[in-house]
Amino acid sequence: MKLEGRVAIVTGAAQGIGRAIAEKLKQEGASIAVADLNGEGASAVAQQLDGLAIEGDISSEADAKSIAEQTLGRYGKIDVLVNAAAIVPFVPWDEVDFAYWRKIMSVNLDGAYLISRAVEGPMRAAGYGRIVHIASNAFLAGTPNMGPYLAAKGGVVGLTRALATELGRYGITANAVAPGITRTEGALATPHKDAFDFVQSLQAIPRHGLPADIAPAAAFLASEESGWVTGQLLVADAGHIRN
Ligand code: 4PL
Repeated sequence: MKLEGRVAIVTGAAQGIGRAIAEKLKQEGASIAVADLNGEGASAVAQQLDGLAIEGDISSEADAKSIAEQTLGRYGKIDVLVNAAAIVPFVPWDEVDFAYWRKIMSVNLDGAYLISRAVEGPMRAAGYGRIVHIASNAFLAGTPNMGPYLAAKGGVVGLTRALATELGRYGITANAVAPGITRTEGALATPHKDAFDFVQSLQAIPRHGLPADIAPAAAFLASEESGWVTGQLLVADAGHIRN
């Protein structure tokens, strides 16, 4: 139980990797704020975990602040942010127009900034914090049909390094996890579902990735014992990419 007494916000926690991380952090003893654009989904997961459901859009500055405030109101502190909220697009490059580019950047990169900003104040005041962003090994692999997503996830890695540098003096670490292709509701709803066997042929461990395969890496970075690790990208992808 390496998160006993800790309070964690998990964004994108209604489904997929975010949900698996929320479940894992709960198992490790944390109280969980289950934040998601999908309020009904957030409520269902929060009920399962005896946590706090928060409906909100991290690409809205007001919503990002509200997620932090509601968590403080219920639990009195924020020890951990795991930001798993993201759009997982499949869009051929020729169909990427500027409006679509902006949409992905808004949620996947602006959202990472806004939710980090919203939690860093209380973390600074407490002299303790663990920020974990969910990036992707697609940034490392150059996976096709995800142009704006690759750019945004690269930005998330840069943001993570900046947060580590700027916030280390306040007792806050910032790291990112780079999952490989994972059997989430989001990925399975797109043509990415047809890539699992091909990607498996590139992995060291020959099976499809599940959300529960990613959660332990996030839990380590969310825990106190990871305190000497900051600004890092932890690749959790069965050996698809050797970073
Ligand atoms: C290798 O993050 O990392 C498909 C879909 N293939 O979302 C991803 C790979 C996808 C990925 C990703």
